[in-house]
Amino acid sequence: MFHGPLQESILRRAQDKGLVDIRVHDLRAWTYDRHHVVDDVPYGGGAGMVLKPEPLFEAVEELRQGSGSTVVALSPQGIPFSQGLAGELAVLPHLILLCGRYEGFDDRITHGLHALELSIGDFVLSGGEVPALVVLDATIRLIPGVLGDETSALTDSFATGLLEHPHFTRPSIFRGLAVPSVLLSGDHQAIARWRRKQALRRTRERRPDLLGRVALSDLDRELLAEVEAEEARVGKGEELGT
Ligand code: JEW
Repeated sequence: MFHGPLQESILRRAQDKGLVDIRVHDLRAWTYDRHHVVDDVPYGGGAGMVLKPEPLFEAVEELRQGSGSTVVALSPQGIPFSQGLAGELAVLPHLILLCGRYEGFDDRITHGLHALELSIGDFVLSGGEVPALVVLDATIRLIPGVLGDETSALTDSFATGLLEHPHFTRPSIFRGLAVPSVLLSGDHQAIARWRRKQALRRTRERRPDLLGRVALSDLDRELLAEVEAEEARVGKGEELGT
């Protein structure tokens, strides 16, 4: 589950440049029984299995770099992972990511290892491996020198707090669909205004929760007022069938 994603693209380049060292461990290496058992039935009964504490404690004790390591446990019970948390993780010297499976961790693991429990969102997955890759990708791209084009990390959506404006490339007309003419006008100020308005429009439509969190300029409020006026017109037009 790790070797493919870690050998591609930005994560690959970051490792090749020596900016990050990623190691993948199999929990079964810290078991001593014939079948390398890492899970057991839940106390109190119920369906599914739970990760046993002994292998995880032994693994973390062996891999931990003194007090310089931060233990992260991927779990559906975690706090929501975010761009802000990625920024906090990116400056830490050593992370140990614990990927749950089955029903999750014996609670003494996350408590006893002082793990920061993170979830990547409100949907059901099969285990913590994909969430760990998500956390790695979001975090590693923030390490200085990882991105070739340094502008992208700062201007990316979520870093700016708004969704991005729509993008277009050639041809200027594709199957009868034209690129908005302002983008072909060469008027950089008009283009910037149009893009900002589109970003505000999209964020308002798709992620109104983000609009409440971002600091809006006077221009932003003016553009949003235009968006709202246009929407009211469209709404009326639809009612009237025009
Ligand atoms: C995540 C670790 C370990 C999911 C998201 N989903 C789910 C779920 C699982 C078991 C019991 C109950 C719910 C699957 N699962 C994990 C899911 C992390 C584990 C087992 C996870 N972020 N992190 N959205």
